[in-house]
Amino acid sequence: MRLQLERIELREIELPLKWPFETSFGRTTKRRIMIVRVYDKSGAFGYGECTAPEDPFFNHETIDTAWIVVINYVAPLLMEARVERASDVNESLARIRGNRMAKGGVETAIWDLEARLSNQPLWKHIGGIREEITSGVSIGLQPSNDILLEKVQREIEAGYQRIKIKIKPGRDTALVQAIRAKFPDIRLTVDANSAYSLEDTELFKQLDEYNLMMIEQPLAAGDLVDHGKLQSAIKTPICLDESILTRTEARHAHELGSCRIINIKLGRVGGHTEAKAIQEFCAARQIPVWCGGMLESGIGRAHNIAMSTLSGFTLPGDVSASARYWEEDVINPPVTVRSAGTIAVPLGPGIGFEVNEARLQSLTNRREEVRIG
Ligand code: OSB
Ligand code: MG
Repeated sequence: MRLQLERIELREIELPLKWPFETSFGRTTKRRIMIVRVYDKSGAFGYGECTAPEDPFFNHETIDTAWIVVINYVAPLLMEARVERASDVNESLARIRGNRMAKGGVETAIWDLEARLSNQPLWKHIGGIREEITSGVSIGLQPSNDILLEKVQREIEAGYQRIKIKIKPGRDTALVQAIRAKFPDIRLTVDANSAYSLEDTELFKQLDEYNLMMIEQPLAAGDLVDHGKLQSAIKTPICLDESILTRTEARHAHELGSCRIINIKLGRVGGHTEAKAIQEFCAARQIPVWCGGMLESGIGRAHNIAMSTLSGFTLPGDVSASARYWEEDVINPPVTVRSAGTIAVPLGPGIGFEVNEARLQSLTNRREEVRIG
């Protein structure tokens, strides 16, 4: 199967979140999402989602920078490279520094296209091994402890296998304490999104008392050295999110002892090829990995499900039901979670969910096409 790529269609949609999502770096009430469609010359196409947020607060990228990078740089490089395989896209875009969410939106669409042309589910096409993935939830900062406890209760009752809460300075130990008082045995984690420094080591030593599965990204993204110092000072495993951009940072983090667990996000690492390489590296060294989330629509969610079927993904991820985010998703059926806290992997070709084109069209605020062949 050789690809003959023809054009990329970018679409910006706006999807209001059912509830605002608040982290240490800000609050999101509606998502502006770039949906990518890549066509080949036969007329077949694949879908991808760019996970760049609205503002450059999680990392440097935004939907607007990603749009420019795809049109001005990704498209010309693809045109020049004449890639024939999805597995060659990552390397063909290597000249573009950073901007991995922009590249990932296109790369993942080409994987979906290739899977469809091979009449195979995407998860099998990338080498996945399981037909069910385990699911956890990420709960944002809440207006009060009572509301937080209610949310935790609801998600546990829905079956989710792991609860993650967001923390930030001033809103950390007390939240964990409140949850542990009511739910002593649940699998619980916290995510700081880089809000702390090494001067907060005492606080993280206190968190050691609450049997957390992990502490996600306590320190700055670029700071593997300080994460190494913090990890050796505390018992709870550190999980890195923002710090891991490619297999190189995964190796550096391992060599420096900066973490014991890694969160892989398709966008953050630039697509399926890099995600697969990172999970392979980690599996060979007994570093568990799990799939992170960026408040994706159903298209990005479907790619996350496919990635989570790779053998190294041994911990529950942040991939949860569409209904936790949206009144109506852009895929049919929406992603649902079974009472055991698992998501069934779809068996159809490509991402395995039908994209609701009419709904996409009605949500679209901007559309642009660019040739790549
Ligand atoms: O750090 O994992 C994160 C959402 C937006 C940006 C960063 C993160 C998150 C989440 C939510 O934790 C995951 C999800 O439910 O999609
Ligand atoms: Mg995170």
